Amino acid sequence: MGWLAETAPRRADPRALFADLGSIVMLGMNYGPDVDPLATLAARERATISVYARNRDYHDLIKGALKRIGSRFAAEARRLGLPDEIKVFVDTAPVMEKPLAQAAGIGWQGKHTNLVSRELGSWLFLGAIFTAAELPADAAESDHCGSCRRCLDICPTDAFPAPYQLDARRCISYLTIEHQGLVPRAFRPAIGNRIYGCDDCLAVCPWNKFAATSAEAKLRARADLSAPLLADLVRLDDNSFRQFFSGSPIKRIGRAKFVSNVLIAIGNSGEPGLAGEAERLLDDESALVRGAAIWALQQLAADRVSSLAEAYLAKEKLPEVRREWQPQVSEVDQ
Ligand code: B12
Ligand code: SF4
Ligand code: SF4
Repeated sequence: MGWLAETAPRRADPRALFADLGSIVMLGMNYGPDVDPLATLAARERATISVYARNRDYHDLIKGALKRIGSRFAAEARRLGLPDEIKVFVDTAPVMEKPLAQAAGIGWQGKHTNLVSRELGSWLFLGAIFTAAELPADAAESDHCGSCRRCLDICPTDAFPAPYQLDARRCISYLTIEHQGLVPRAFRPAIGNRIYGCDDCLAVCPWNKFAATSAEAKLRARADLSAPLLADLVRLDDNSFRQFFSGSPIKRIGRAKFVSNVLIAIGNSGEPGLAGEAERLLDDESALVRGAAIWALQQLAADRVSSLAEAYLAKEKLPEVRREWQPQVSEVDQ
């Protein structure tokens, strides 16, 4: 995520993205789940996918909604003789969406660093409409975290060095989505069965008691992504991965990273019956997958790993062992 540092100057001043900026209209979209998002964490043969990724990609949905709202807004601005130029942003642009949303009164940046709303709890996406029109500003929201520290205490990887500060390098959301290689060894056990993102700090927020289930059907969990079996997910090849995750944000990370995440969950499952799934992928074409497969097999059947190595040696296949396994073994040993 080097781009965060690279785009810092542009993030500091929204006028870098829109020279004639008059106002920013911030919007929040409710994606409240209809089930306890942490319920699947205990089902070790199944996967937990973060709430935001259980159906359609929110970027597409919100961008469409922002464009529709934006064009009505521009028409109204024209009618009132105001400048009608607009630009819409969601997530990917160097826009400080959370501080801006707090300034616009939508909520406050909680100790987990995300925006919390008194109406929607922690389950809201943010989007922005930049306009040349100068509008009266809403009052900013103030902090309502008080002495609570539930989100800080539940984090499985201890990613909060202090309240309101996140060390993204330790966050499971970063490790399973943004981090390109194999998740560093130190974090693998704590990841449990979280194969894409994490919701623990969001889900424990007491303000969620005011949250409602999202009205957007495309954000409600797909049945096959609510608690999928690890054994089914780990068998996806490139084609079936792309088909299964068509329209989903998960597609972006690609099959190799996804299957490596699933293999980490398999390694954490404590289910020896899943060892065969890992063994089958020891020869996968992706080094990332092979490395994760070795680690998973080591967790579930360490003796099997040694006997496989011995079998290779017995067949005098030592060069292959070195070529195929050594790089991954050193990678998983990081
Ligand atoms: C990079 C990023 C990540 C990174 C880093 C997260 C982070 N907390 O920064 C990773 C990959 C870890 C991540 C994870 C998640 N993310 Co994210 N992520 C972003 C992204 C693209 C940029 C955030 C950013 O700028 N971070 C940099 C840090 C330094 O800024 P900060 O967190 O805002 O906090 C500091 C500043 O606000 C500063 N500050 C305060 N006032 C001002 C004013 C100025 C001028 C400046 C310069 C600074 C400043 O003080 C704060 C403390 O240091 C935003 C989209 C966007 N464009 O904003 C989405 C976004 C924050 N993510 C989002 C979501 C949903 C998630 C996850 C819940 C996904 C998941 N389930 O796995 C997790 C939550 C993890 C967590 N506890 O934060 C939503 C959050 C919605 C909300 N209600 O707040 C956003 C807003 C996307 C969206 N459009 O909806 N994410
Ligand atoms: S999303 Fe998960 S790993 Fe990241 S800070 Fe929150 S609880 Fe910790
Ligand atoms: S869990 Fe508590 S400390 Fe964390 S954001 Fe919610 S209210 Fe604030």
